[in-house]
Amino acid sequence: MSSQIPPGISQGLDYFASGNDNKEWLPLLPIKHYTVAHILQDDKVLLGYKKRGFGQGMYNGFGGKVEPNETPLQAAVRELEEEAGIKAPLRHIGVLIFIVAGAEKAFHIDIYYAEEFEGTVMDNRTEEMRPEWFSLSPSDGPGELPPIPWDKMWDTDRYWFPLLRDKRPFVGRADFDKNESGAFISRRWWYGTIQ
Ligand code: 8OG
Repeated sequence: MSSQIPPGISQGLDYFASGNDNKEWLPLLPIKHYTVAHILQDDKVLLGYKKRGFGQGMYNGFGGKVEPNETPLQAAVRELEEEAGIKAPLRHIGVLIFIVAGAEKAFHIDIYYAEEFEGTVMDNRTEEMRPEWFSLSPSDGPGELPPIPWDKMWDTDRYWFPLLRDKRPFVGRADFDKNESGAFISRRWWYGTIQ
């Protein structure tokens, strides 16, 4: 464990989790703004299976790039509507700085959640995402819902998901290397809660 807050994220955080503390952080890069939004309801979370593009074949919250004419919150609401077909009063819960070796930009990802939404979650209608509910409960969870598919998510999400589930505001950084076949390998990560 390293209580030392990494470069590139805000100070004044309480250590929560970290890994590969002996590796060097990647050099900082200019940032680009992204969003990820989750619906948390009755001990379950709504994620989307990414059918194309960056992160293809993985589950994530709903989100994408913040366009020049919008705030991160507006982008998060728009992306949730485009990818899941629902409107939700999103609340900000975290910031993740995500850096990939060799990339030109760092991702500054604002993370949101809502406990209610309007509309009906789309089934498999868009070419981008297929929404699916998962159990947040540590046991088998409510009903027949499957547990969160950690092996099909960004490797370091499992460390901050407990904070999202408990609605504890957090900030973190996750650096990734790319192997010969282009797969992302987690290099070093650090998450802290806001004091
Ligand atoms: O527009 P596009 O879907 O390509 O945007 C990429 C999305 O992936 C964007 O919402 C930000 C998100 N993302 C990363 N890295 C990570 C990560 O480590 N964890 C999670 N949950 N999301 C990530 O780029």
